[in-house]
Amino acid sequence: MQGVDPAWLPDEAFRPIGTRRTLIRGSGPLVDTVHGEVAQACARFGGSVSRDGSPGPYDLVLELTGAESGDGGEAFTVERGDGRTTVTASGGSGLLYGLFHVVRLGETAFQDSYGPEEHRPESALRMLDHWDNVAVHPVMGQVERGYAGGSLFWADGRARGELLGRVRAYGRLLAACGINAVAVNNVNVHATEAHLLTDRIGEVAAIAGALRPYGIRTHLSVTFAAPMVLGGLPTADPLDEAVRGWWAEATARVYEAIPDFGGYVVKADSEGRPGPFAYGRSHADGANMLAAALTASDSGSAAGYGGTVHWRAFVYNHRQDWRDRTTDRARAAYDHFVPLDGQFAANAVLQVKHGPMDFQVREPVSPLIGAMPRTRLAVELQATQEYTGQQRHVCWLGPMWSEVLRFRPEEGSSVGELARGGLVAVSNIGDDPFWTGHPLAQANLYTFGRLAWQPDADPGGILDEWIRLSFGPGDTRLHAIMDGSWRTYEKYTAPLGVGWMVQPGHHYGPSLDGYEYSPWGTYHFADRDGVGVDRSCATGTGYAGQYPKPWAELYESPETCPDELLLFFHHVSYGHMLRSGKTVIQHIYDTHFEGVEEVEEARRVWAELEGLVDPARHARVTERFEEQLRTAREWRDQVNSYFFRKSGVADAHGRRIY
Ligand code: GCV
Repeated sequence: MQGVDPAWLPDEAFRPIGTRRTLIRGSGPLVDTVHGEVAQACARFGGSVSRDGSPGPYDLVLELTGAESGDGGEAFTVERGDGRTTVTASGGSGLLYGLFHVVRLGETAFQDSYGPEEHRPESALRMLDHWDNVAVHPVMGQVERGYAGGSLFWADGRARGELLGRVRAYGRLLAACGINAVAVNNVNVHATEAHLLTDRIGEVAAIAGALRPYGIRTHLSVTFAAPMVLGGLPTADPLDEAVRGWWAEATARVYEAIPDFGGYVVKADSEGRPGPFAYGRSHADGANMLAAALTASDSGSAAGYGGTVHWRAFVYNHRQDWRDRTTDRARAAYDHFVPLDGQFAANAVLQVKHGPMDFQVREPVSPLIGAMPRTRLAVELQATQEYTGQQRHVCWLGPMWSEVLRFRPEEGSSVGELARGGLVAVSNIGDDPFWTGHPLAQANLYTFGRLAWQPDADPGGILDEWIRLSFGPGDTRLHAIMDGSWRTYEKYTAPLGVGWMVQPGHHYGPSLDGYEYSPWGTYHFADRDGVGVDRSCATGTGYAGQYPKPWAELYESPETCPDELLLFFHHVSYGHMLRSGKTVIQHIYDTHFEGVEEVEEARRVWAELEGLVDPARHARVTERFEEQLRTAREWRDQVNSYFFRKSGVADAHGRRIY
């Protein structure tokens, strides 16, 4: 573990506990973890911990109230009276979360009297999907869209053996921000990784063993074609009895190896992956076959295995003809899945990306969320910064995710509440000593966990919490650098929700027409008169009509559409007046100049922090700021020049455009 950044769990964060006297009541594996944490803190700071119930006095009591070994319940209660802080929980996970809550509170956990306060997660599943390959992929590297080195789970073609300590440390960080599930391999399941399901399940079990002490269940991405590629069957038809039998047997062996296995993640009929369409079957047929295998009860338990299939809704035509203006990629998930509402099994969760396209810096919320009331949906966010600076740029995504989770598709429930199947993020972690490449990108992982626990939490408060834990109290400058960084990134990249304009393939840096004539369905349609995609019902693709009122009406007209999404929904002239009172073209120029100035300012403020933050972190972030500034200038100049050349309209302020 030497040389690995402590992230949000530095030793110092445990000082308030480690200097005090703690009593732990209850037994079970997670209670042992709690005990280990407190004992380690006491060994460092001179406090004491007892499990025998001997009479006090105690400053902190951590008590499991459930009858037995007590995993399960995740809620906990915390209160303070008579000079003692007490955390109670009916499950081991709850006690662990309660301990980390006390760590977050620091000294304030031991001041005054308060409570009882009950804390329970809004969402039962708070999951990270790792797009990690076992083998290094010739194009994508080991971690697809990974910007933090190699995989934390897989090295030299196998599950990390002696390095599983790092995986355990990862589980600890995840538990400390509330995450309780991890999928350990890429949704694009290649030939080597397909075998994790069968002959290599022992390696998955080893990883599960390292994560389990922190209450984290392990999930696996599987290929829909597994019965053919692993089982030698002639078909993967989900209604074929032999295929169903094969999945049932394979799943039984998975549960023999990993009794608390979480379930499968499946990317089917998506970007070339196999799926049920080949057999004329629906996605509900495909998902339900796996759901049945994951509930079979030959495990002896009355509840069955208790596994879930996460079936991804990222289904669209990636071989589109750019000349065809009738096909709109944004419509695809809704068009494919809404007719299937009510057909999915109870343990089949439809996993929907938060926007209709693909994790652009600005997208509307996917209209699929809210349109399938009889289906359990999980909402997928992307912590790995594929389109948001690839962990070379500071881009704290908390405000964007919070906007998404608070969005109410119609009067009633928010996205956070509609995500009954859980909240999922694509992981931004690798074997980098700072975990996330850019040390400040750790905040995205932390924020995801905390928002998944409480989707309506104030993201600014979460940011402060992360800063306090990771950097210590005191300085507001880091907050200033990070708080607006997503909007800064938006300013210097693709404008007003139009998205893309990135280098094809690797998606880093500007290429205004990079995807304009490609088969991926990602167009901006800029010409000499205007820019944007007409997705209205009156004259466009009709996508705006996939929303209920009031959103359908709001998005339908360029006059009422929010500025930041204008080019997502409408093709308008460069002289179109935004609600902000600026023309589209002047907005493009202004935001691109401002975005670069904001990066310059953030870099300057970061330089002031030298000597106040850990030198290794400081050096890494400094280096990344150089790259961010270089690319931000490149974005500014390419975007401004492109639109100046298309429109012929000069900048009102006469700034330099090429
Ligand atoms: C894992 C985008 C990314 C792919 C990713 C895919 C998905 O297309 O560029 O790398 O594949 O989304 O979410 O399945």
